[in-house]
Amino acid sequence: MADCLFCGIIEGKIKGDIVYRDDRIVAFRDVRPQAPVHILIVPVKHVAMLSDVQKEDYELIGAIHGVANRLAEKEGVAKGGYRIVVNCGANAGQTVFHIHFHLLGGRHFSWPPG
Ligand code: DGP
Repeated sequence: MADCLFCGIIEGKIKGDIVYRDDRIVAFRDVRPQAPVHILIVPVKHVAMLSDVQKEDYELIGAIHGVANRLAEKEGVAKGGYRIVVNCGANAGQTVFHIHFHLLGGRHFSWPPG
């Protein structure tokens, strides 16, 4: 989609530190990391936000979690524990409107989140 930052990274028009790619899913390091490991996992398909996910996308969303698990292993944070975050909408702090799954690891996370 034109003017979408993450579509730009997926298409290679905008620089991104890509750590995983297949035909449906791309993962790249967050430019403002909040933990030693902070990777954004996104579908190639432009879906703006979690609330826009349709039934036809359910398998894709599951596959994204599979990629997250594999990246957590690869990055060495699987054993210690990690967090997957999806911010949906303004109150949740979503700033980029191409759905993305934050994979955060490498430190202790408190609960509840801020
Ligand atoms: P959210 O607040 O959930 O919409 O998260 C958006 C994330 O995107 C935030 O952690 C910072 C990251 N981000 C913003 N601009 C860029 C960029 O140009 N490149 C990369 N790699 N990450 C970005």
